[in-house]
Amino acid sequence: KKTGFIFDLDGVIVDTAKYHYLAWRKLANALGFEFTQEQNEQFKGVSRKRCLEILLDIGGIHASQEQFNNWLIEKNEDYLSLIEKMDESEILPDVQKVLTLLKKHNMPIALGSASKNARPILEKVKLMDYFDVIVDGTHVTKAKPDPEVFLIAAEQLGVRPEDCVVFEDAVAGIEAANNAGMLSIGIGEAKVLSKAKFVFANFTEIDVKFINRLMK
Ligand code: G16
Ligand code: MG
Repeated sequence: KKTGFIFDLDGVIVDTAKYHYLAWRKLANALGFEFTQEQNEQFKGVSRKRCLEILLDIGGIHASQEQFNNWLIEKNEDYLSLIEKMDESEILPDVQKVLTLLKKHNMPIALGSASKNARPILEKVKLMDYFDVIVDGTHVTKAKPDPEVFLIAAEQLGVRPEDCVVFEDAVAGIEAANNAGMLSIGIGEAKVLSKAKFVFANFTEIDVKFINRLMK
């Protein structure tokens, strides 16, 4: 019986959160209102559709279904052009060190992301080979904090949820991990991720001893 290691993508493996923010801000500005980095916090880990609903709420804008869908497409096209040139240099510090250590010990590794762009991003930064299982926004129907994405990942890894560890940067993601009965590890600010079992600013703060203790 092994520990399953599940990684969120945006904000944990790569800092695409900044690109999502830029694309949403561009749309907000085009619609005539501001969108701050602070407001962007609630977009982390949340589906594209839900993000737009929140954005339009902030701007006090009502949209027809057709307009809504057009804005979704517009935002994603802007996001895609921002991530087009991404490469290995955008992998967050020490992520590869941890992945390599887990691989060396034959630990099952999964990606659990809300993003529909997860696969192309992993390909761009050349991390595909580390993951035994990829569960992303194209597979899930219920967004974080619903545990669905992580439960599917555990099932595909063949590991029981209670034997899984989740690395997450979003409040909704930590809640999803907790709701799945998994050990939640926050990557970011302890103040923001107060519901996580452990919190580290980034992977450079996690030592080999800590990872070793998680491995079964
Ligand atoms: C990510 C981001 C969210 C984004 C969502 C959907 O989730 O954190 O901000 O809205 O994916 O992304 P896309 O528009 O690419 O489908 P995660 O779970 O990887 O942090
Ligand atoms: Mg995230």
